[in-house]
Amino acid sequence: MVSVKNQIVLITGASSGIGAACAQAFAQAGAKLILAARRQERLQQLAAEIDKEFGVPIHLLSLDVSDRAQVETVLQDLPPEWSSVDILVNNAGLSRGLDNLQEGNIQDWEEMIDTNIKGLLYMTRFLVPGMVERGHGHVINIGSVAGHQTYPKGNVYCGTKAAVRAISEGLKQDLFGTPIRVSSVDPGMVETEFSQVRFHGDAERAATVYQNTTPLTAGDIADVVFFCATRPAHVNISEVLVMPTAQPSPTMVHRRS
Ligand code: NDP
Ligand code: 8X3
Repeated sequence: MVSVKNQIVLITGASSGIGAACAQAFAQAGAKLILAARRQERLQQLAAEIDKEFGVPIHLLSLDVSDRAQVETVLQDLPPEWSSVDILVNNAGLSRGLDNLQEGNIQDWEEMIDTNIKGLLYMTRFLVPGMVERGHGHVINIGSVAGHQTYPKGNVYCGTKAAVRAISEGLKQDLFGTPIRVSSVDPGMVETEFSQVRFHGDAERAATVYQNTTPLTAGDIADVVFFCATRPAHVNISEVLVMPTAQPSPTMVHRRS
């Protein structure tokens, strides 16, 4: 295992779920954290917890990854001691709605495309050149099983995650000859705020997604992200599909009766 101590790890969508769990995992190993999201109070709360437990340096960014101008400005304005990002975890993302495509909400589609695809691209475009210049870096994208298999009514969300998968593959090819690594960590069902966001705040409907089954936890995915980041420099974990034991495919979830 290679140490990430004192490496600068930028995590998007760190205010909740998988992103917050990744922050905890890297902090435990002594990394310096740049935590980005729109909800600053949530980031401040997480930073206070991490500071108390691990005492690592943390820099918070108020950032909407879907806003290209904002991404550019915020990243350009990083203080010099934070600007050499070693590991970028492109985690910010969401699903909105679960509808037949022909009845879909176009605003939902745009939010998913702008966040899951364009946001990930903006972050990558602005940070990877520095990695190449320094000859050191790792991009870890959070994809999904939805990028491997489309499920009914998943249409646009699945499309965005299929795009993440293709972009991860393409980025690795375009970085040919450089030591920069690219990984895609692709989970099945993880219990986070994901379903509440998908169902526009309908907590009752969101809860049914995880009812009487054992989904993955955000910590399970952070373990895998951390594993990818701590392999020796010559090892690139390209893609990891991580499913709950109770979910052999997106449409099959075993529920206890
Ligand atoms: P959560 O809803 O718990 O967390 C999503 C995070 O993304 C939040 O921190 C949110 O922060 C951030 N985010 C959303 N939109 C933006 C934006 N425009 N700019 C910046 N940050 C944004 O869900 P998860 O932790 O489950 O999701 C994390 C990733 O994992 C997503 O890419 C998701 O698609 C993927 N995934 C999730 C699975 C699951 O079953 N939960 C399975 C497979 C993949 P804020 O609102 O504060 O900006
Ligand atoms: C999240 C997993 O199956 O809800 O990407 O699309 S799923």
